[in-house]
Amino acid sequence: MSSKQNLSLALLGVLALTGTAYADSKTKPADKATDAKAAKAAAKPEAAARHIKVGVTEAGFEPNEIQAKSGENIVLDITRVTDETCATAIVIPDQKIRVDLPLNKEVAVPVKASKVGRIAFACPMNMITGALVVTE
Ligand SMILES: [Cu+2]
Repeated sequence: MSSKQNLSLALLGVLALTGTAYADSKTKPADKATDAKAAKAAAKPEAAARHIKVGVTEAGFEPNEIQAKSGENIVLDITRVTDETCATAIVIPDQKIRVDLPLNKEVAVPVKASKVGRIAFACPMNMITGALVVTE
């Protein structure tokens, strides 16, 4: 199924949910605020994560700067391709993330662009570094 079809189905789902919330708010005025909140949440589904391929080479993280928009869900698909590095794991101190990076095996590391500015990532000794650069 194409992503366009998926999107259409998702929108249909949202419309169905919104319709239900509206009908309920008519019959149960006391629940109106709750229903409105639920409808709003349904109308704004969390965006799908954007995957970015990252390599760990003798030069470090490649790329070592990744642009993101505030609030975006990013997944770094990281493959370490050398043993000539101390980045056998990645740490993201802001988000209390530490993930091992086995040789030649892609590992998905989710990172939320939770604030504007730099969200640093690094090897466990903070020698090899990079950052998610988050803008509004
Ligand atoms: Cu290191």
